[in-house]
Amino acid sequence: MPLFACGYFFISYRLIFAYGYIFPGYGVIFCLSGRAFCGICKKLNIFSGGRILADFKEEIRKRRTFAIISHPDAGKTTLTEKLLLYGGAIHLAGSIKSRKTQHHAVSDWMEIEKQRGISVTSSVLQFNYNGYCINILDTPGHQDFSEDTYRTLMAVDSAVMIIDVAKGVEAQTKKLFKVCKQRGIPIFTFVNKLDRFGKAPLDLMDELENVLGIRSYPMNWPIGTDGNYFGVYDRQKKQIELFDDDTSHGQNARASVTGSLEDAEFVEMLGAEAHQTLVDDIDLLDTAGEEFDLEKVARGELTPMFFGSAMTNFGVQNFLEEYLKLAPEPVGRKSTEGVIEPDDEKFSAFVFKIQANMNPAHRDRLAFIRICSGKFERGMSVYHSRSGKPIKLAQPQQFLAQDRQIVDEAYPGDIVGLFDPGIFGIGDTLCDASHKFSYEDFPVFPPEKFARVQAKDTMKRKQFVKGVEQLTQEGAIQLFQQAGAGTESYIVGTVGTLQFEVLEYRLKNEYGVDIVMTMQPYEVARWMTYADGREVTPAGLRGADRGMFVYDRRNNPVLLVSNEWALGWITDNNPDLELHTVPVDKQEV
Ligand SMILES: Nc1nc2c(ncn2[C@@H]2O[C@H](COP(=O)(O)OP(=O)(O)OP(=O)(O)O)[C@@H](O)[C@H]2O)c(=O)[nH]1
Ligand SMILES: [Mg+2]
Repeated sequence: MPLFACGYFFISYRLIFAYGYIFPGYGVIFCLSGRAFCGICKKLNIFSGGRILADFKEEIRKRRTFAIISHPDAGKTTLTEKLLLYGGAIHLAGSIKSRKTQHHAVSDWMEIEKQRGISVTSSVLQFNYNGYCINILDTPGHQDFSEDTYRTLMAVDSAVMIIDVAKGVEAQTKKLFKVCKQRGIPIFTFVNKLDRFGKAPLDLMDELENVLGIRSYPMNWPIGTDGNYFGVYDRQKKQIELFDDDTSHGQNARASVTGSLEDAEFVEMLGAEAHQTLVDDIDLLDTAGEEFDLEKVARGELTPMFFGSAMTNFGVQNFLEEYLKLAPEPVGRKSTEGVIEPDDEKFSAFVFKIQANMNPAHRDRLAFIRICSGKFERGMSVYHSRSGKPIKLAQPQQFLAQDRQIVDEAYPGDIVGLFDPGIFGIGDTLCDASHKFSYEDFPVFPPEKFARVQAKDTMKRKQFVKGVEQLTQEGAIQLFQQAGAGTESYIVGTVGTLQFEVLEYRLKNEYGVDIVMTMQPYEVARWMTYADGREVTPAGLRGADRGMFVYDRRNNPVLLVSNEWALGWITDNNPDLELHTVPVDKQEV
């Protein structure tokens, strides 16, 4: 009986007050006990527990977290910009390299990106659309920045691969495709630049199969002739969409009309010949093409394929809507404790990116985390696995590239930026103190280019050291110190020369330091250990002077030499020396 009464009060406070009005004395007691009961229920999740769990799962179901990847210049940043435009996150799309209007694409926010019209770092963009919470990561295509792209791919559940209609599958796309395949990330294909002359859609389908070994399923099909496509046929909706002329240079969404394939009005608009070609193409795809199978997509055996032009806004909305329906929601991730599922109620996340000076007004440093399980709440305390210490997650933020806003809560799949006073490193795991584990560590790229770097003005040494260390922590460069040399210069290692240009530019732009950079004649780095664990020193290593003996930031000895062949002499003359392409506790990509 008392339980029944309490439950009754729990449902309606109004009744409690009415009861209190009629029986003043008892009413107050009931009222207070009703409140206490509600509080206990809430704490213990009785009555509301099921609903909270259902809401939590619903939030996960709404998340779509994906990266856009491709060879340089295929149009990743342009497509990202247009997804923001159609998603309502921006109202006017900027363009890459728009010196005239000074209106740039949102995701190329860094000064050097605006000036050169290329992406040099991945950018995080979040927005809501049609009931979905979308986290897009626009990645740089240039191979010199592929480590950044690689790290980004660790944080997503699917990838959109852009193919330039004229160029087909290019070298860097091939490499990134392989990474996605290895990691089991489903891939969606967007064939871009259909406003230009290019390869025939059927030939591109063949190319995907022959070069990448993946079958494709066209979700839409371009209408018109090569270089003059003016619409798409949506195979799901069985609907034609014809676009009006693009009058805003792609800044605004493009008007279109939709109708059915048989509609006489559309037959007339298309012209009998184009209509017949379309009917034949669709018939061919339906009868001879691959069947759509979402499980094959999930296994990376089939790629849904879309055609469009990011610049002139055609096929973009069609792509966005279909993609959101088909793309996977957040999936489980491997850890030292087995796979952690997103609906595990205990919070966990990992750091995949560190970026300083995103906002010149703040000059702060941010660590980007991908939430893997549990609900994130502002100010929550979590266990930081590398330091073994608890940390309070203050000032969490969500991003539209450079623009940010504080978030109170976030869910698995979300990317959140945390203010980083210098405690986070790439690959760090954050989890609940009652369930400690680590997510897989991030593999690293062996450096292949080396330069000696020092500040032009010795008075600026402090800023120089700060800047170089910061960019090292971001993973933008690898830092070494030559054995026996003073601290006024460093040896910087990179995967490609463009990274040196970014280093030079950012040190000047963000730290006010001009540098002198001297390229070194080495292309191979080897971390060294002895089988018996004794210390490797320049004096003890025979042939140390055939290369450069350096230490990495964690003081591990490394030898830089000009080529693999040069290593032969070192190996022959130091029989118990072990050589590693990356630090011993790391894995190579
Ligand atoms: N004609 C045409 N040009 C396009 C289209 N989409 C993008 N472009 C142009 O292609 C160039 C490269 O576009 P981006 O979006 O910067 O390419 P990206 O893949 O982000 O390049 P990186 O990030 O440097 O790898 C720019 O000049 C764009 O204006 C398109 O649909 N049609
Ligand atoms: Mg780009």
